[in-house]
Amino acid sequence: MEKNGGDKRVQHILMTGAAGDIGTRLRRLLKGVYAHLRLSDIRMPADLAPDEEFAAADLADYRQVEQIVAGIDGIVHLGGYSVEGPWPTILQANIIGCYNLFEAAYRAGVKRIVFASSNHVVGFYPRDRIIGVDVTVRPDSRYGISKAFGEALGAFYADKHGLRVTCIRIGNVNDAPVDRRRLSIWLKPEDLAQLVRIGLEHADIRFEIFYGMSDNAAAWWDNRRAQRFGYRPQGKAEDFRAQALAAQELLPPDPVGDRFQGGPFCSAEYDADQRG
Ligand code: 15L
Repeated sequence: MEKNGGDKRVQHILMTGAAGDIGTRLRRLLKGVYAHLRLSDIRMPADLAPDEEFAAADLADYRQVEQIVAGIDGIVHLGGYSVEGPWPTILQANIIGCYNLFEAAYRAGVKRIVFASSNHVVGFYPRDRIIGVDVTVRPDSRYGISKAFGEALGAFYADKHGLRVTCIRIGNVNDAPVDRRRLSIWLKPEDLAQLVRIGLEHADIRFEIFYGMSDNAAAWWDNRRAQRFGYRPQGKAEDFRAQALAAQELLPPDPVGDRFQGGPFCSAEYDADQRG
């Protein structure tokens, strides 16, 4: 990828959650783009290269977060718990951890944050609805609630303190869409890298929410806001339709999940229909 051609003041980048699946893909795609990329996670990435810098941190510990944000211009915040979990886990990793990250970044003079939000912020919208980024949040899980909290933190630090914040409601990052639902929400890793770079570099970013999806014909989301900032996704989920539908055949039926955009995150623990 070519070097940062946008905001030249953003050269020292921190990536949290660097050992996770998305972090592992993204750090390869961003290699060489910025002068300095510091990787962080609670554990060291298994495949850390000798030329990569790593600093371990537990995001729930403010002092540790202060240390990893020192000297940084821009943050790609992927860290936290990335699926549904028990409340104490979500509270520590995604609520306290996310607050610590934004607060420490603000105090350290960080200019930009790209926050890995999730489609599960709006998971309870039905699949026959096309939604934009200005709809009321309808989280489908404690995890989705925590991502909505992260978006709210982003808006607050942008509006009150002038940080430039981009929240990406990530669909599903993978080499290809793996079932019917993912035909609508698939995000090619290179397209995610494009969105992250817009957040870190584009001169007009103040506070934005983008949908993290590729050029999917079956999309449920209106992503014109991202397009306005130059996003031109290359992935097309339809190229993989046959294999995604074949994989879907192997999955058990999910009558509740299949109604909603969030799929299994909606059907897990679901008992709304039993309450009348
Ligand atoms: C997410 O937010 C999760 O992090 C990921 O593991 C997938 O489950 C994805 O959503 C999805 O909705 O497919």
